[in-house]
Amino acid sequence: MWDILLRDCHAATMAGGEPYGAIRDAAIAIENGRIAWIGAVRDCPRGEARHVRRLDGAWVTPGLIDCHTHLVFGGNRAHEWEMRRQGATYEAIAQAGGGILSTVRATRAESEDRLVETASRRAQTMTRQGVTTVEIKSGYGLDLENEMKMLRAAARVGERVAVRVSRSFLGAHALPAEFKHDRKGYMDLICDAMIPAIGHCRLADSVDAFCETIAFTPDEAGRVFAAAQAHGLTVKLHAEQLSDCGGAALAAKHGALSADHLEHLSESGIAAMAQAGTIAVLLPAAFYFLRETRKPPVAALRRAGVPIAIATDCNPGTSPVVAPLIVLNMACTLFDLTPEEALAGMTRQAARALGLEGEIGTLEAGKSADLAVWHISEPAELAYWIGADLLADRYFQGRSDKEKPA
Ligand code: DI6
Ligand code: FE
Repeated sequence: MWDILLRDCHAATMAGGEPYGAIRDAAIAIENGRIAWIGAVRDCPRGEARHVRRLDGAWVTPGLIDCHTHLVFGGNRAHEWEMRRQGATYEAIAQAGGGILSTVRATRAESEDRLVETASRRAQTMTRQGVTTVEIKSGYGLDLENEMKMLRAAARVGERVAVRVSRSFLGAHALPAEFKHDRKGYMDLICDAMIPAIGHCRLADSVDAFCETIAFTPDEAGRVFAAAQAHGLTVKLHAEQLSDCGGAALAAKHGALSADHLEHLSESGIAAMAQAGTIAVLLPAAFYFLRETRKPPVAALRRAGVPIAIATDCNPGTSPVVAPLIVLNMACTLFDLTPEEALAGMTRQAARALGLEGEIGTLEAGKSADLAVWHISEPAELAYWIGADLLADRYFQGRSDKEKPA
């Protein structure tokens, strides 16, 4: 017998076929936290369900997946932003001790419990907009103890909030102050100590690096990837955000799950990604917040058949954004995605960017029952409204947010 049968709803399955994979007048059966059956209500086998819920004509989509965030961090950089608005340059702020390294100081000073608390509040905000899976990166600890603290805190967010957490180790985010004159020393620490320890303790699912003129070179990122893969971890890369360093091609060469940002991506980078099946993760809120003008080559990515995912990049420096639905709108208004591409970018393609496409990302029988139920009359509204309260309910692993905790 089914646990739950949802009726009087429409489903945007995002699984192909019709636009949005839409099924009008749908029924969705849930059993043991998974989708047991989905289809048109008239085709529904007369399975019995313990609970039948009528959704008043709401639309059901896969729960949203935010596949690129830096949700765990200490402090914030509002003051730095204020200075920038008054004309201070990034370099001047960095010289005054600002930038990523100021968040590193704040994060090192914070207890693990406190990091869990502040990140959980941000995760909770995201769940109220339909998010059921969030990726969280480390990268503000930059030593073994503090990187591990961040990754443990990220896991604990998933115990506090009804959300699935995927973790990425981002030790190669910035050169910590104590290694200012010893790049090689820090690379050795990442590759010979941090990755083995994090792999051994299973503290991360994946390893990321920031490949940029102001961060790490493709050679350095390649070394990080080799160490990660030797320890059974998948890889991904911050690439081509501020300049074309060839990061996307490097990511593709290593079979990376994704290359992220990509404003300065070249034709050859696109070809390499298409060939390798690397997902392009676009981050329109960072583009917006930095007031960038160069857009990622969306039309060329589309032509080459590179799948496009969309994420918030929530972080204190370049995207203090915990509003995934607004990011869907930005993907359309700033990067020219269609509303359907944007929604696929935060569901089906985001699942692929995390290597979780067998489990989440579409509404299909067998997948985890991670659903968002919306007060909308057509799916394009999800990317259309800015700041509206659209979520009617959310199911995480088959459990509704409206159910009392067991
Ligand atoms: N790219 C970014 O935009 C952020 N990290 C990264 O690798 C910036 C993070 C920060 O400024 O704190
Ligand atoms: Fe990022």
